[in-house]
Amino acid sequence: MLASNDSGAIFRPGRQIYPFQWNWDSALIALGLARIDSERGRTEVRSLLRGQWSDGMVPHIVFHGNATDYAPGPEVWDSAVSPLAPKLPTSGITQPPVLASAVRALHEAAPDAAFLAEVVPALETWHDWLHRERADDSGLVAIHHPWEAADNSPRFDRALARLDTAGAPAVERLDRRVVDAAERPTDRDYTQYLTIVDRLHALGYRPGPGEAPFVYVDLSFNSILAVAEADLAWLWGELGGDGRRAQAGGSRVRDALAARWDESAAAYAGDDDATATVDTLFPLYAAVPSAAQARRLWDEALWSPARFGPSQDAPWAVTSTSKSSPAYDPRRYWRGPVWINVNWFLIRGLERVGLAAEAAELRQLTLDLVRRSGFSEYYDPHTGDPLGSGGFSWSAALTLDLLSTARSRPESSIRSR
Ligand code: 2M8
Repeated sequence: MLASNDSGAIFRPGRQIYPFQWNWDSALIALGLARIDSERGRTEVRSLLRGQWSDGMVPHIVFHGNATDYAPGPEVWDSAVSPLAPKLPTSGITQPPVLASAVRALHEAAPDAAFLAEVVPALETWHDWLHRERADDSGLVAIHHPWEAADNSPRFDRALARLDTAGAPAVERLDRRVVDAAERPTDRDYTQYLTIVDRLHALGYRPGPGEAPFVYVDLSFNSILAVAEADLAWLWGELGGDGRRAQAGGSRVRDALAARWDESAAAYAGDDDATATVDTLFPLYAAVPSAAQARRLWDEALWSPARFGPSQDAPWAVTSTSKSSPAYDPRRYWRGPVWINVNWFLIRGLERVGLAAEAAELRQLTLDLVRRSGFSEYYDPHTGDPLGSGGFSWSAALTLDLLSTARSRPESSIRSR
């Protein structure tokens, strides 16, 4: 399936809707390929970095070709408006920085010092850019568009509602030609997304202090950054270079995430605490919770039938929004469905905090879901139905990663099954 999405230089994220290279899709695909085809994984990383801006940002989409079946395309983004943009057209925003973790996975599977020397400095400038351009007072970094994290997640509703969308650009919805409208963001969502793009474009994609039309401190983005900084410091160690900035950056983010622990919710407080989304569990990925907090997070939130875990009427987990939230919408994109990448991040977090049996349970459920419904973009938690684009690359790549890491578990645990 992955081969059918492969142009040789980039993997498209899905058989439908997405014809270009997306940032965290490519990182997760490269990570999943680490033990299978590390050379192809390295090509994916190189292709993504061809889109890096001169100030360090690695953009969320790199438009390698001229596909016309995606909106908003390169002409809307018009990255040439900025002198910082590369020749290759790209979007003007970024995405969760998984890439350093992918490069570490590639290096652990098949060491290649020359490749590290080529890409590690680029990762350093991207992470440094995040702390510089997106700093928040608390030590975390902010996102400037919902497309930098989880599109129509209810956690962004309140911040988006504050936008003035008068004079918004016309919305073009090519996505709904191939996917049921009920599984995608609404036109109102798209009006807000394009309003932000329009404003950022007018500012050359580099808003000054107080100018960004949308600012949100996303826990998923920051948790991914915390892990990526630690991985980058490790990569510098392999290279014999100086990983101190990365090490300190990762620690600062982890400390600031730890301060968001909410004892009453057994989860972390997001920017909008009225909405309970899976974002509030994400610091688990960065092993932020203490042993006692991790136990509560699992029992009372992640695996709770009333919240994100499997229940009688919705046996597939983890839901992207809590089932007890009024915003829960089980088939609509990031507002309820199960995502393979979300499960993968949480499985890795459970392993990191020592909840091995719980990690194995979620891994098994995730593998059962793809066995039942194939490699889809997302899934209905009630029926397990595949939703969104079919033939979805990160769902396949992360399945490879889950399978290969299951095989490399200690012999004793394999024997006792
Ligand atoms: C989705 O986002 C794009 C916009 O960037 C879209 O809906 O058109 C998100 O799920 C995003 O996280 C993902 O990287 C992208 C490609 O899979 O699709």
